[in-house]
Amino acid sequence: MLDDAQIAQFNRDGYLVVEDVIDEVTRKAVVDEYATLFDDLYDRWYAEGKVPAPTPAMGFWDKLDVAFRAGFDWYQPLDISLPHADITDETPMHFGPAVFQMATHAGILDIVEQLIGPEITSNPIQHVRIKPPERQVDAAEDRAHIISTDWHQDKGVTLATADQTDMVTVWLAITDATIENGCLQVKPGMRDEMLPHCSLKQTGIRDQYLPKERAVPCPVKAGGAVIFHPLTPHASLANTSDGYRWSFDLRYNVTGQPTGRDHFPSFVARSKAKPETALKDWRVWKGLWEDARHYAATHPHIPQHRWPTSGPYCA
Ligand SMILES: O=C(O)CCC(=O)C(=O)O
Ligand SMILES: [Fe+2]
Repeated sequence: MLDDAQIAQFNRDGYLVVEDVIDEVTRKAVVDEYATLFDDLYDRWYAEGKVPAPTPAMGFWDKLDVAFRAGFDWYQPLDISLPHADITDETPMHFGPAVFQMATHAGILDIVEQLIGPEITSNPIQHVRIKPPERQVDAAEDRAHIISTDWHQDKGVTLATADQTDMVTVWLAITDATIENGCLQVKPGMRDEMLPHCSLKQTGIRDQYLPKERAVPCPVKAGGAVIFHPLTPHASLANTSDGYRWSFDLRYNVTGQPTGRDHFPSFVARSKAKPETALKDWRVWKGLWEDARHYAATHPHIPQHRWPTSGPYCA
């Protein structure tokens, strides 16, 4: 729960850093779920003759390192979302009990409730970000889930249908996020207006449209979170460390309001008025995403952003 000073800080500065948002059991279950997931991926690559035999000493990070260095697409199978384009019925993604438990954790929902009220929908704009040391990443890689993220506002990555939606982002650290390994940074006190974005490579705000205010880095320990308003400009620092940095970004909006990505599934995470509508079964969540994947695979592409790919906002 937040105290009055924290709520006042959120209302003034547009962000908060909160330690110990989820408990260690929940965090560890996510780490274990991803280890099992990656064991399966690695075994498949091994069966295809693409990687050396796994050894008992190899853990999640070792296997990820092999896949990363070999240039495999290790990212999409770990994401809790679908990519922007080129979705097929085979596009991999991850929905399991531990990530569901995390996304519906009372520690998160209690904070969200204090900021947007007790009718809470889990917004489908959500990602895992597991970022390797940036100096080792291929120069052609531009995905903000893998390299540092350009300045943007989260309302800038929804469609305009969600412009009036009450929403909050919960950026949850699974490993310690530090200045060295690429924690989030924010521009405080800028939660009133949408800035122009450009959708080239990443969707971002060019320097001349950015407020001049000082950027504030937001290091936070594993299990803690950076909570921010959807108009707060934010970016991530580059991962200049030798290890990976792992976070999830989750968003919540007031139930009944547009999510800004309506072709992907949302669900009621908590409701005071109708408690029975809150989703409790991760399999249903998974099924909703499988349905969305099939829909996307069999229908014309739906754009996820409203911004131009060239022109003044890209200069
Ligand atoms: O973790 C990052 O690099 C950026 C995350 C982000 O933009 C968000 O959580 O909205
Ligand atoms: Fe963001």
